[in-house]
Amino acid sequence: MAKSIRVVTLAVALVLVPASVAVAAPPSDTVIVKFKDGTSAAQRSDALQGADVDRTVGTVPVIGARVVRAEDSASATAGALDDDPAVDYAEVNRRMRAAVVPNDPLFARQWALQVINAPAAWDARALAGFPSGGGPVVGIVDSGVRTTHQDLQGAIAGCLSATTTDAGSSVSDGGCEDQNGHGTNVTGTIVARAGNGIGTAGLAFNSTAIMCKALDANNVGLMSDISACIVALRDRGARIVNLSLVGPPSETLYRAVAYAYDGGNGALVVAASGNDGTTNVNYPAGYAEAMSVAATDNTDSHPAFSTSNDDVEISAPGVGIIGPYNASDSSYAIFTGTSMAAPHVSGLAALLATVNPSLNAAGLRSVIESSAVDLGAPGPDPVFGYGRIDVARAVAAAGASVDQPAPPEPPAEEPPAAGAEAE
Ligand SMILES: [Ca+2]
Ligand SMILES: [Ca+2]
Ligand SMILES: [Ca+2]
Repeated sequence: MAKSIRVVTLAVALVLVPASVAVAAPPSDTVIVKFKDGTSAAQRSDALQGADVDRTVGTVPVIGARVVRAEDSASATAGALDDDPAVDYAEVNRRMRAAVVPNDPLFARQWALQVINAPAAWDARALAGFPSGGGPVVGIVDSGVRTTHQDLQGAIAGCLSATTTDAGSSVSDGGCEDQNGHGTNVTGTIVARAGNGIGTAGLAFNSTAIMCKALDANNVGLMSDISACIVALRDRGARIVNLSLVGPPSETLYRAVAYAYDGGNGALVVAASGNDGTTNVNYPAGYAEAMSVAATDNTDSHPAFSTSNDDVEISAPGVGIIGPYNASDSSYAIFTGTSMAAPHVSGLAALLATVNPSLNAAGLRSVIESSAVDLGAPGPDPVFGYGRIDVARAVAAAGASVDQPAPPEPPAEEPPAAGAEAE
């Protein structure tokens, strides 16, 4: 049941595209007022004086409204004008903003963040200033991470590695150097700093990641190491655990995933569905405790490699995902696979935990599912699960949600097996 590695690594020429947007702040103390048709100049003058209007500062063409400055409170002036019989309507001339665009030069190439409506979510949730803190810790089991990468400074909260020796499987601090590049891309997709004028933007730029390295330079690792990492990440407080790797079922892996998820009260476990292009169920995604993530492309279509089965729970972009690379501290590369879809879900979960810290893992999972954009056959289906994630809809739902859904049914026991590979 060996799986070949289908991660595509393409070196990317750095084309820097300025993407900053300057928005001048309009005055805040003005009111828009529209008089009723046929009102006299005297009636208008009386209305303006009675509402403490200082002066008229402009007009709104076609609409026929004027913009006036209030002597004191814009809202009081708007209210007084609105009550005047000569006035059609009046309203405070409020600030509106361009949907936030980070100044990261490669953001223009991050199509996935546009498709899943990340900028609108950041804007709506006061993350438009791209704070570098305030989010939960995300655990990642992968090939390691280039901790010195320029876009990951301040983003890495821990560097762990697992080794299986005669003394047994163990996890220790350090040793998380990425010899493949896969783990650095996954990490960057979730927590690359945004608004720093460098490279790409992570979806959950305000979170930090703990990497636990369990995959080697060929993206292959032992079940024992992967399982030990999952347990260690949960023990170190990860609210989400990203598993962009697949393999055959394993009792050890199952127990580690169940330990981390803790019946919906632990960490949300997010796993790649696989790149078989078949209906095989891969693990850990196949366990009921783990969210199985399928890939979509930039047209919300199903890429042929993305594994489809009844366990697929959600979809996210996984084709042509640009992110930090391990070749140097300033390199970026494009990866494709369900490995890249899973971290978009993990990043979303981190944002949801930021918006509503009271959501437990089951709650995060429920919000992600209920807010997804349905694709393919109506309703949940084996190709897309509940649909493609929508960050704006999800954070809106999380802000309103205080429900804690019941944990899932316990899964069937699975026989042990030996290896897993990155997808
Ligand atoms: Ca950046
Ligand atoms: Ca599952
Ligand atoms: Ca569907």
